[in-house]
Formats: sequence, C-alpha cells, structure tokens
Amino acid sequence: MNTSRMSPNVHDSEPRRLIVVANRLPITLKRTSDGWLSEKSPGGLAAALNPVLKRSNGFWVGWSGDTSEIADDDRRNIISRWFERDRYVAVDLAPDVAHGFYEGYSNETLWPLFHQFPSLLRFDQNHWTSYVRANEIFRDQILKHYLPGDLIWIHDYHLMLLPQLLRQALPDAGIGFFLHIPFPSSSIFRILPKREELLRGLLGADYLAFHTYRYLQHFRGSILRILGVGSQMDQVEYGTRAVRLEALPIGIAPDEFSDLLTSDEKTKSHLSELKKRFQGRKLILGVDRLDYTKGIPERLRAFRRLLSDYPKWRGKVVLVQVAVPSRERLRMYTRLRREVGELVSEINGEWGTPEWSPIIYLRRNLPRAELTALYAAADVALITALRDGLNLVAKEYVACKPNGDGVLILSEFAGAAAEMGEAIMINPYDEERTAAAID
Ligand code: ADQ
Repeated sequence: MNTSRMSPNVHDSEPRRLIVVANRLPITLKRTSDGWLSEKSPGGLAAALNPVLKRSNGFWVGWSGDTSEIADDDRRNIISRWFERDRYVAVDLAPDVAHGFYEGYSNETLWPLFHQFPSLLRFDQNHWTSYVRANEIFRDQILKHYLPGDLIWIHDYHLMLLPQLLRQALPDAGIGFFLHIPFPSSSIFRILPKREELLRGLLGADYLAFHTYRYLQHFRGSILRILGVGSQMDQVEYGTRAVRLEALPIGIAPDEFSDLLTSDEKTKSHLSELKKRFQGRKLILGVDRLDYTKGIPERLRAFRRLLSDYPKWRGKVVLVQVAVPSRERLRMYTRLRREVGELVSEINGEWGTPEWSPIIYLRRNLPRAELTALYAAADVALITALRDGLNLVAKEYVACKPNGDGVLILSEFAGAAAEMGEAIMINPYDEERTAAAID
C-alpha cells in the first residue's frame, strides 16, 4: 500500500513514521520449563512490511500470543529487546480477554458471518465485552508511542473498533484500515449483533481499503442501510471528515519465490526429488490453513468424483493436500480436521493400489523451500474456497510457474478471482463440474 495516499501532504523525502497494528506480532512469546522463548513467525505481511518499518523508523503493535500474566524481569527484558531490535511493540492480553476477543467475537462471530456462514455465527455478550476491551488495550498501547505526524495502519477484523477509539483521542491522526477478509453484503452484515458499533468503529479511519470492489460496495451498502450514511464510490463524508475508500488487493513478492527456484540449493533439490517421484503422473496441489472457508472437503469430493467418473485418471494423478492446522480450540475446526482426515482415508482406501495413493495429506506447516518446490512441481493448483478475502496461494502458485506450464483452478468465491481472469474458474459447490474442470 502506498502510505502517502492516507494523507495528501506527505513528502517522499521525509517518510512519516508508520505504525502497523495487527492482532498478532510476527513473533510469539512462549513459556517453557527453562524460561521464555521468542519464536519468529515470518508471514507474508511481515516480509513485506519489515523494510517499510525500518525505513520510516516505525513500529508494529500486536499481541505476543502469551497470556500468562507473569510480569517477571526476563519477560520484560525480552519484550523490550523486541522493541529495540525489531521495532515490535507487544500488547498484553489477560487470558479471559484474549479468549473472548480472539476465539470468541473475532472467530466465532465475525469470521463465519463475514464469510457468509451465518448459521455458524455464535454471539456471546462476554465475548463482545472482551472484544471492546482488547481494542481499547491496543489503543492505549498505541497512544503511549504515538507522535504527531505518525501514520497508523490497522489490519483486519480483530480491530474494527480501533479506528474510532483512536480518532477520539487523536482527531488529526492519519488512520488507515485494511480488511483482509471479505466484507459481506448488507443483507448478511445486518444479522450481526453490534453491527452499528462496528461500522462506526471503521468510519473512525480516514482511509479504508478492501481486497475487491465488491467488498467495498458491500460496505457502502451496509453504512447506507444500517447507519443511513450515503457515500460516493471512493469517499464517505462522515461528520466533519472524509473517509477515502479503495479496493487494493494484496500482492505477493514474486521474486521471493522465483529466487528460491533459481538460486536456493534446498529448493532445487526438493524440486528434482518431486519431479522424479511424480514422473508419469499429474500432480494436483492444495495448500491451505485448515479452515472451513477453504472448501477442503469439497475439493476432496470433487477429486473422488474425478476418479470415479474419469477412469483414465486412476493411477495417473495424485492430489497433494497441505493443510496447516489453525484455531484448534474451536469445535468447528477440530470437526473439520476429523472430516478431512476421514475423507482422505476413505478415498485412498477406495481407489488406492499397492503402487499408488491418490491423496498425499500433509497436515503441517511446510518450510518455504518445500512449499515453493511443490508449487513448481504441481501441474495444477486447485483452490476451492467457499469464500476467501483474496487467497495468496493462487498468486504464489503463478509466481512459481514463470514458464506458464501450470494450470490454476480457482474458486469464483475467492477475492483473487476478480484479478486472475485467466484461471479456470469453478463453483466449488458443484462437484461434477469441478471434476470436469480438473479433467
Ligand atoms: P489466509 O486465510 O491465511 O489469509 P491465504 O491468503 O491463502 O489465506 O494465505 C495463506 C498463507 O499461508 C499463504 O502465504 C500460504 O503460502 C501459507 N500457507 C498456507 N498453508 C500452508 C502450509 N501448510 N505450509 C506453509 N505455508 C502455508 C487471510 C485471508 C485471505 C487473504 C490473506 C491476505 O483469509 O483471504 O488472502 O489473509 O490478505
């Protein structure tokens, strides 16, 4: 994102300090029997933002993942080292606040509703109270470090009240907000208890960005129907302020993948192993967080359909499904994990032979080198999200296929479909046609 767009009077020669705010820091604090352990978890956002943070002398505010509430010297020292070395500011959340905020309102209320699964929505007043409290704790931590002229850039659905909370304290601050998940249509959004509070929370920003125009339009529809606030395509007049609106799909750094493929020995050796192993067979790849929005059971059933309806593919095709467990404290996620495990063994049991397993299932996080080699080796990337803000896997796959020798099969319900019109589009609920698309 070009941060200068948040405010018209930014000079490129003097970058304003950027304060990135996200639910989690790209580092985790863990208590072990020997004391405290810091573990970096470099995701795409961290890789993209760390250089910008350094250049602007800014910092990143987020939760450390630790709720132990033990304020000993070692813990304090680690956290102050994070700030000095990495420019990371840790937000501390007590266990009950963290649970109600993260597992509760964020992931049992907002996540299912924003992905259009209203029947999965669970609302609990205590979770809401924790969500408000957590957003206030984030505000307080930012206010301790804020200097006039700083740009505050808030990420995602965990922090939808924060723009307004900050606006009340800092009427002139530049505040941007980016939503990484879909914004649902107003007919779905209005189901949400506390819908007015969330919309007012967002309108505290002076810059709001979404992955697609469709989400932006849904937001405009919601503020009109729920708050009676009209808007233009790219702007809302709210009170005495203007809030800019923009569709800005997130990108990846393609060089990070192509560099590994051309210059990293580990990646190259994984790739040649894979090529040897799958010689004479087509390799289909699925890569996801284990989340019900990603349509993994639907993908497995479409693959089963391919094997039953197109016998020529038996023994000739392998689906490698890599799924990293997530949010395992929520029942929906443990249920999904069981369902996926059962489907994989059913399909392998039904169609496999002593020489061939139709599905290889890896339920873990893969190191970048292995993931990149898999992307490069795959003949097809199969993305069957039932709803997805964007889907970075689609872009990562294409980045690993510089010669165009792969096929992207992409759900029309992933935000990436709005940008990647050359993919083969599928409706993941339509098993028969998804199988035909794979064929
Ligand atoms: P996610 O729901 O996490 O992101 P996605 O965009 O696909 O979904 O990003 C997942 C990332 O994790 C990718 O970079 C992928 O390489 C990596 N990953 C997934 N499984 C992995 C595995 N088993 N091993 C290693 N790496 C793995 C949210 C929204 C998306 C939106 C992004 C960015 O839900 O819609 O695209 O934020 O805004």
